[in-house]
Amino acid sequence: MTSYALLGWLLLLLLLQFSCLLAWQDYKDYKVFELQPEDDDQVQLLRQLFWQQPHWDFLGSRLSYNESGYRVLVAPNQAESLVKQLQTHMIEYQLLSDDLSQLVKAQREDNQRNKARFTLPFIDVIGAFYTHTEINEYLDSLPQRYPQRALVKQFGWSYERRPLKLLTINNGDGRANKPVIFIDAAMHAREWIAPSLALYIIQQLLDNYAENEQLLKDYDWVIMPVVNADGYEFSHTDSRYWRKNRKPTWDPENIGTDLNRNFGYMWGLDEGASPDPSNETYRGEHAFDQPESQVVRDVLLHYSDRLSFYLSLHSYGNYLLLPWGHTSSFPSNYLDMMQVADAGAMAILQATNGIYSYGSGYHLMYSTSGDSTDYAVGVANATVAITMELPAGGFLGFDPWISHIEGIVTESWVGVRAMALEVEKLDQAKAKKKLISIN
Ligand code: 0X9
Ligand code: ZN
Repeated sequence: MTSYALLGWLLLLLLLQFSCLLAWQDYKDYKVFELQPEDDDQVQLLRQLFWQQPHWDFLGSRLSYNESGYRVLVAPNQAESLVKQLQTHMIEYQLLSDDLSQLVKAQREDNQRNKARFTLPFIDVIGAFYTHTEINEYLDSLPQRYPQRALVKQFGWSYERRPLKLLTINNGDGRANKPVIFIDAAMHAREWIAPSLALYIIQQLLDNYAENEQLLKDYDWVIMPVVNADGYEFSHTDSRYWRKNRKPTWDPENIGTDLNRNFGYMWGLDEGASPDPSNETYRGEHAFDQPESQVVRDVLLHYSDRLSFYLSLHSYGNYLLLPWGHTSSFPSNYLDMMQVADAGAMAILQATNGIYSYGSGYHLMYSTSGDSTDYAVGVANATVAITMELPAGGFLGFDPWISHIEGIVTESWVGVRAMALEVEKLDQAKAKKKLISIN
């Protein structure tokens, strides 16, 4: 090689490294505070502050999973103003991390190391977190392995032109148009444990069929492991704690819409979503103005004449949240849904002592306008719709260590399985009633 060519290579390498540095938000000097509100007044105050301060990431704005307080993530230049506000309002706080980059880097390296052990399309669901591209490659390999039972469908594209795919699984008995159980995950980018569970469910239904035969006897399962493909990819490549999608907004300073505030049922109410693009719950300019929520809408409507159960996987908090999110009142089939949630929560309690709370999202967590489960029940005729907030993990709740994936997904599967069986029971009871009334 001539010395010019060598120089060229070196320059290229340098450039590549530089562009990586530019892309990767390493969270250098980002701070994590834990706030300890003393009473309800202080909690309300914090919620208000959160609403007014889009640059403080309250990571879901609930009392955090360890019940010792709220965790807040702020950029280095925001720390001073946060501390000032807390002192003014006499809210107790503690600095948990002065530089989040160490953790982000360690977890990223851990993940790369673990992933290297398998070659695509084979994946180790409980051994690593996979990107959208990798998950698609895995999905695409399944119909070859299970020609009678697995089918990949593409329902559309993300804003950045990633193919949005889902997998339908059946038992191969040739019976068409069975009732459907539809599960989606990663509507919010940073909630990585949700796609892991979706993949684990796929493996249970395909690879572990013998144990789960009953679940597919009268139902087809439709599973979409990554809804927010661009945001999810961005959380792998650029910014670990990204929540929204990646479509630009009218405000050049702010990218992304909260897909779970963009659905067209009771969209745009004053409470429960934000009209401000800098907010983490930005609802978009119109209902369904985002390609990824359009795809979920299309799936829900496609199956709306036989949608027995819609389950949307999120993290974190150990909740089974039922509609409505937009109002304090309840949908007409609320008690049926409670019965299903109860079955899931009890199965988990029995299996691992894991504790889930269940009830309406509005009452249990906070109000939401334009979320997907409200749409599923309000428009797409879903008999049961549940948002499952998986357990917290790691340092900020969204970032479980790889060694914890197995525990979380196996526990959650117990709950999902029990809920599916309860849905089946409900459907059977309804069919029986119908038969009696006809005779
Ligand atoms: O805010 C959301 O979209 C969901 N929580 S998350 O932390 N994963 O972002 C909850 C949506 C469920 N509906 C209601 N809470 N009303
Ligand atoms: Zn979420």
